Amino acid sequence: MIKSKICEMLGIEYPVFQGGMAWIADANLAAAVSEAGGLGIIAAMNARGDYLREQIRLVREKTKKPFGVNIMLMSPHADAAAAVAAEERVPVVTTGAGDPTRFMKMWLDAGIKVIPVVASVSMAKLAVRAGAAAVIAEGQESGGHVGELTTMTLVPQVASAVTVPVIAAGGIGDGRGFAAVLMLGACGVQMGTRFLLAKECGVHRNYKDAIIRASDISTVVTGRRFGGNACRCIKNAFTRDFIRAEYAPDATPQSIAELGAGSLRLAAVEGDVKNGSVMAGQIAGLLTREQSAAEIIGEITAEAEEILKGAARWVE
Ligand code: TUI
Repeated sequence: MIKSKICEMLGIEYPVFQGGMAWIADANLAAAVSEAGGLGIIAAMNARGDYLREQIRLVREKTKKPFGVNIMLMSPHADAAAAVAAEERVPVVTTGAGDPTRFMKMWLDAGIKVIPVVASVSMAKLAVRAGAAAVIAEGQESGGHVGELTTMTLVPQVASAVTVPVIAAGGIGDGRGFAAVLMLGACGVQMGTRFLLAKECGVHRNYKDAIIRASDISTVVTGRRFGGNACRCIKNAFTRDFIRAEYAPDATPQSIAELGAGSLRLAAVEGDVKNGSVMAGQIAGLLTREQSAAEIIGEITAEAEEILKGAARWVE
């Protein structure tokens, strides 16, 4: 049984978080992951506050176990979503794609455990100074919005820089990745791509099939040229056209800013995996089948445990 201090802190059975994927991580998926003993997370994404309130109420109807809400800080509705999370006194808030410090006091006053996603040591330190209970160190192997560092390099540097628990994310898809990041100083994992293939995940069938078809080299990062909006997706017509437009001689940050609008919804909800953005991590090539959330958590923790129990064979 893999237990760590994050289990005790949050009242969960396994140190496994489900990523707060926009248009995908709803109350149904979050409840299934939390019921299975992990931490299910609802994505507030770009939606209005009332969507989030409804999802929080739904998850509470489905499970009595702890869950989280992810506030995507680039959202035009981030302020409203942040306020809803505080009013509803959700157990955990995770944040992504920015600096969460402007909301920290409100969440801490509401008794919420705040766990920001960070892509650098400086952001990890800033978050901890502002009262973060833990941090999620996410490497650029992950799907969606990415920073510069890899999980391999980010996790140990963050773990050395802060005293709070560190959760690793980005490129983790099985028990080997789970065991590896424990060796890097993490005490838990967050996975997005693997939970796309959870039976309880309602993402479009075509999106799941694109993950199952993916190989190790199927993803690409768009939006690197002008910085700040780098995004990892499965290569398709959308990423090809985006990169072509981005590197056109007359391209400007303004001219490409709107290119991605609506593209994730197109893939995740409408199932257009050619013209939409199929955000996925680099571990997609390892994933071959759908399983329930409980099977995913059970399998990855059992694999990690077996590896860790045998790890002494490397030492004389
Ligand atoms: O946020 C993510 N992943 C995301 S956000 C996103 S955007 C979106 N797209 C379409 C529809 C709806 C939403 C897609 N995927 N992961 C967490 C994450 N945060 N990764 C990296 C960071 C990060 C980067 C810089 C966190 C903090 C940071 O700080 C920079 C600064 O100084 O503000």
